[in-house]
Amino acid sequence: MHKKRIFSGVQPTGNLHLGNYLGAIQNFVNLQNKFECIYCVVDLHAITNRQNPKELKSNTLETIASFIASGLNVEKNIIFNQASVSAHSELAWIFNCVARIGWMNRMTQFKEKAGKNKENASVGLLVYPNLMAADILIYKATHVPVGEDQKQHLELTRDIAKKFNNDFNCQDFFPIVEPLISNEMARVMSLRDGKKKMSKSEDSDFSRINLKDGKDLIDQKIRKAKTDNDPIPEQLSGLKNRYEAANLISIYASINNIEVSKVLDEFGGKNFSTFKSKLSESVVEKICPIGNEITKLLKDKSYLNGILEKGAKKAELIAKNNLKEIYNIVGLTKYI
Ligand code: AQP
Repeated sequence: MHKKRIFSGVQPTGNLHLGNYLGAIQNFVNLQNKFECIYCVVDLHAITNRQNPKELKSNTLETIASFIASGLNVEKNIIFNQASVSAHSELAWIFNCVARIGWMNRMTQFKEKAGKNKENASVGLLVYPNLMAADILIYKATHVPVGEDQKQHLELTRDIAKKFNNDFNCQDFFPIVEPLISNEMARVMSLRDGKKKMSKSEDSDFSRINLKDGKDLIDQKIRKAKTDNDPIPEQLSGLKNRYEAANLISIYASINNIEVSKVLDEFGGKNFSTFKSKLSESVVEKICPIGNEITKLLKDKSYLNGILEKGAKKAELIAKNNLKEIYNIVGLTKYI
């Protein structure tokens, strides 16, 4: 039996958005009072696509600031960046040798991110899920709060853990992790296309609400968000195949912590302009205080760097101990 321990990560690839918040970070905050939690800025994942080094450093601090501004307690949780704890990369190499190429080729995120030019994608992008498995298993974490887009990678983490435990005849050494995916907002969709997920790397800034967006910009983005010509339905079944409408209604439900059916009770039969102004109000009320806090925190870089340093030391202690055991199991000798 493994002690319940939470691990999750966020890439420092730009402004965090409402999808990151409702799909993942809000869940991180809820879990912090119940379990031991480790939250990581996964900068090594970020470089699987080309990053500007200067921007990567400032995005790392901004991601930490976003964690804290969203309500993560820096004393209670271990908060650090991935590159500071080299055991992640060391275990990832071992997992590169455990996982099979066929497993990597099936990953939909690789297919989506590599696009048509697969041959030109970095090798890192292909083996990204092995590093993600290492991030989690180096701490023997048991539960991982993520958005639904990461579910396939977590299934792969389970497969890697099972194969390692089997190959090296050490049953139950690595836990078989459980995803914690929020039911309502597992996948927040783009404001421009209800079939695509909201994402930092999408070209149009109007496709997402960033945590640092101000009131006027949020109002404008929601006003311009794509919908259809029909009024809001009164029944859940009326949202079928209406991807943009369903997305906006789910966002409203999630922010106000109510069921989608309750939103339909309130707005069913009304047109979208009335609903959109209420949605704007709710988003502004939730997001703007976080954005203001991020801006405030970013003024004190040494405070943020101090948190990363302290977190890395705590993470390193757990990771190093586990890595020692793993090297021993695999038959690797580490002299220092
Ligand atoms: N649209 C989303 N809806 C729900 N959850 C989401 N997450 C991301 N987008 C949505 C969740 O946020 C956590 C951190 O994600 P990430 O930044 O590490 O990487 P990502 O999933 O690739 O997010 P982006 O915004 O799409 O980044 P880019 O554009 O850089 O690739 C994860 O738990 C994720 O599930």
